Amino acid sequence: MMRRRMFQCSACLGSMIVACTPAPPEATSPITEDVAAAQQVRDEIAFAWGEYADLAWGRDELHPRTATGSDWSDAGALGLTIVDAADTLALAGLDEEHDRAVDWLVSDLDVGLNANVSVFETNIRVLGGLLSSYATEHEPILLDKALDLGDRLLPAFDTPTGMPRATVNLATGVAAGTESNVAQIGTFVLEFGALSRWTGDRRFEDAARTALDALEARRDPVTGLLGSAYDVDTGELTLPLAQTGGGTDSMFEYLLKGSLLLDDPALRARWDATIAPIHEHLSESTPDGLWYGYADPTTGDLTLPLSGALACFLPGTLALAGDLERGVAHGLACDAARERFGLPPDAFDYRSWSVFAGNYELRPEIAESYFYLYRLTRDEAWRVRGRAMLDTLIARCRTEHGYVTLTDVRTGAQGDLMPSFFLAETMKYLLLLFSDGDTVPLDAWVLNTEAHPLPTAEFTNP
Ligand code: DMJ
Repeated sequence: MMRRRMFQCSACLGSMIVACTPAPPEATSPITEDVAAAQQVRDEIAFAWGEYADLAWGRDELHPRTATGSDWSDAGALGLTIVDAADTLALAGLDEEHDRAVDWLVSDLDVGLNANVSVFETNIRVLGGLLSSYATEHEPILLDKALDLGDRLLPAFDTPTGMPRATVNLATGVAAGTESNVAQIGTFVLEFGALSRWTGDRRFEDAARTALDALEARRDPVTGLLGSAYDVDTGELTLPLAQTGGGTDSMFEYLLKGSLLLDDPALRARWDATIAPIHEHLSESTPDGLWYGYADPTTGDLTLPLSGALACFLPGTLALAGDLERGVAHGLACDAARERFGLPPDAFDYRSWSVFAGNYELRPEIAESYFYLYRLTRDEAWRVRGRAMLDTLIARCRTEHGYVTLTDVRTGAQGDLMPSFFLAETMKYLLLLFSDGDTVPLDAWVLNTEAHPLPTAEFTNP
C-alpha cells in the first residue's frame, strides 16, 4: 500500500489537514522549484539512503568508509537513521524507500531498549521523527510508540528543579546526570506539546514547560542572560558562558517555534525577552556581517569572539521571528565562514578566522538558515549559496558508500560517520531550499530542531 505523504497545504493538495493563510503582501509571485538543483538533492538523498539501507539497515548510523553500521548502545539500535530520514524520503518523492522506512517503524522499532540514552537526542530524533511520520501517516501505532517513548523519557524530569537529567535508561527509567546544558533542558516543548495535544495527556507538555520556566527563573536579573549549563538538582549555574551555539542553541529556537506550533503568545513574549539581551550583549558587527560571540552572563561583557557551525541556525530563526534585518546580517556572516572554509567548522574566531575545532560533522545549520532566508526574503542569492554548499559537500564528503564527516575542513581529511541528521536535516533543508513554496509552507508546519515537520493546525485548539 502506498503511504500518504502530505507536507503541503490544503489549497495545494486536496487531502491536506490544514489551511493556507494568505501570502504576505510583499509576495508577488509564487516560489517555484529550482528543478535541476532539487533533482540533484533528491538523487543524493537516494544515494546516501541506499548505502545506509544496503550496509547498515536497522542500525543507528552508517560508517561509509568502513561500510559498517553502529548503534548508540550495545543494547541494540533505535534505527536512528530510519526514524530520522523517513520524512525526508517522503519529501524527496522516494515512495518505496519511505514506505519501507515507515513499515520498519511500525513493525520493528523497539523504544524500550535497556540502554542509557541522551534524553535530548532521543527526543529530537526519535520522538520528533515518530511524531512527524504520524502527522502524515495517521498510523495509530506510530502515536502509540511515541507515547510509549514519551513515558520512558519522563522520569528524567523528576528533579527538584524540573530541569531534566541528561540521560535515562529506556527500560528501567533510571535517569542520570547532575549537570545539564541549556539545550538539553529546554528543547522539548515542540515534541512534548504535540504528544500531549494528540494524546490528551498533559504530563509531557507540562514537564517541558516546567523545564522552560526553570530556565526563565535563572536568567540573570541584571543582564537578562542565561549561562550554558546548570545543576538540575540545585539549580546552580555551572557553566557561566552566555552564547548561542552548541549547548544552548535549540532552547532559543523552541521558545519561538513553540509559540508558533502551539499558538502561544506567552512563549513568543519569552522569546522576545530572551533574545533581546543576546542582541544587546553578544552581537558584534564585522565586515562579514553580524556575529554573536560569548559573554559573561553576569556582567554582559563579550569575552570571546567565537562562533561555529551549530550557531548558524540563528539567522534562520531570527528571520522566522520576523527580524529579517538581523537574520540576513547574521546569515551573511555565517556564509562568509562557509566561503572561507568550504564548509563551516565547529569553532572559529570570527575576528581573526583562527580555527579552534576544524571538524565539519555534516551539520545542517547553515543550510537551514539559507532555507528560511530564501523563503522569507525570496532573494535568489541564498539559493546560489546553497548550491555552492551542495557542490562542496559532493566534492569533499561524498564517498563510494555515503557521505562522511570531515575531521578538519582545512585539510579535507575525512572521518567515517554519516550522522542521522545528515538525511534528517542537511539534505532536507537543501531540498526545501530548492523546492516550491507549497512544500512545507511555513504557515502550516513548524520544523523541530531535527527538521521534523509538525502541523500547526492540529495543536492550536487544545
Ligand atoms: C542536530 O541533532 C540538531 O540540529 C541539534 O539541535 C543540534 N545538533 C545537530 C546537528 O548539528
